[in-house]
Amino acid sequence: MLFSRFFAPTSKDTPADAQIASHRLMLRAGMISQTASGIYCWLPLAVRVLDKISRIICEEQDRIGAQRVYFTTIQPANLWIESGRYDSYGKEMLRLRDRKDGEFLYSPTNEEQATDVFRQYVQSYRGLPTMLYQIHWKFRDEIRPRFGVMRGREFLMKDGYSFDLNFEGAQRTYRDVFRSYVRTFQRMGLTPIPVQADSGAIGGNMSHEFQILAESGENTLYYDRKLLTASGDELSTIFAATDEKFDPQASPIPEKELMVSRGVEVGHIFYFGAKYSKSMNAFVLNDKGEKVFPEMGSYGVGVSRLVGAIIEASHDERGIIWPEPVAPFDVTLLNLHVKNERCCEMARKIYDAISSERDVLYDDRDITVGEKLADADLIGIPWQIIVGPKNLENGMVELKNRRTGEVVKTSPEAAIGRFA
Ligand code: 5CA
Repeated sequence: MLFSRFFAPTSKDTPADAQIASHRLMLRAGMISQTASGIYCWLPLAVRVLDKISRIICEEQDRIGAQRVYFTTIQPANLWIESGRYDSYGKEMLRLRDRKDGEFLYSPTNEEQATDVFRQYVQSYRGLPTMLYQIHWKFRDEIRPRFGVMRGREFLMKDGYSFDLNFEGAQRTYRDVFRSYVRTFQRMGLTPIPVQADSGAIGGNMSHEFQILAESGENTLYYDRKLLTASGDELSTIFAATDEKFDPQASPIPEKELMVSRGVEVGHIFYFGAKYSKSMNAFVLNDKGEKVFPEMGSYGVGVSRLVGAIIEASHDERGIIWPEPVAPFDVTLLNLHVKNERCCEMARKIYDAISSERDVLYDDRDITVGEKLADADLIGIPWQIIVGPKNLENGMVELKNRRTGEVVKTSPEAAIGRFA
């Protein structure tokens, strides 16, 4: 991708109303454009990150046998009247009418619809267990949208819904998703902290939030230091709580090991038994021909929130530092002097050699060296290959690691070999 053709309107100005780093940096890097309170357009750089995050999520869902679908963003109110949530969901629900005056809503979540699809097609225990998920836009008319994409009104969520024949099956599925979420977040370069949670409006009797550490987080976390180094399965056995739930008197954490930090909730999983299958009369017949209401769970990841949360966890005063697995590009190639023929030739040669195998953003814009270096640090692509006239005289280019700041001079061939 040539930066001169790329729609990434970067800016030096610090946006006045952006209170946290990720919001400021996403605006300055030209990733998002606000269109109304809590509603953002996602520009090409940000879409690339959403796609990388979604890809990791899909791979990990696939591993536990979940299948991807698209439910709809517009749902008929009937489904929610059936489950009993149409009134109780309150003002966060955006309610709509079609031309025939039919009542609809913009999905804030899809438990009812998943249950409805299930009951239309599955009538026998042989169709269980099953788990469907989607990555789709949601709307919640949050009373206080804030912090950019962290608490938006329109946001992208991965939401999954599982159906099991009995409690044991549902517990197994819940544990599978739990482990899968740990892997999912770890693959994005994050350290997830699972905490037992209230299940709130989703309703039910078991629930975990997945938090990641960030100073700007809306939650206060109390957790055992061991969590920071625990492996997947251990994580579910080590104590962590948010402030509403933490009782210092009853805490099982030895005082020396107690950590207190701010956190952002990037995922939330729920087991709620037969709440929806019963209220919506979604039953199957078991092997004895008896009516059984499947045990359900729902499992959410804040996909668009993750973009902000990853930036909160990984940035410095100059800009974003993308973890490699979710970076919008693998490498950015900086041609410091686009009017210098040798620089252009060399940059072109490097670009052609690596762009077929890696995502490369080639900064071919005619701007100052200072602006170019500043934009590269702002956008935060993990590696920079810097082609400048002085180093070229000695047959060298520079390779910079955005995270460590380390710069090494190397031959162009070695730089190419590093990525191709
Ligand atoms: N149906 C369930 C799970 S599928 C559900 O809706 N869970 S949730 O309400 O906890 O949302 C799932 C995830 O979406 C949250 O963990 C959070 O990361 C993200 N999320 C929730 N509200 C917002 C919001 N207003 N802006 C951005 N992300 C949000």
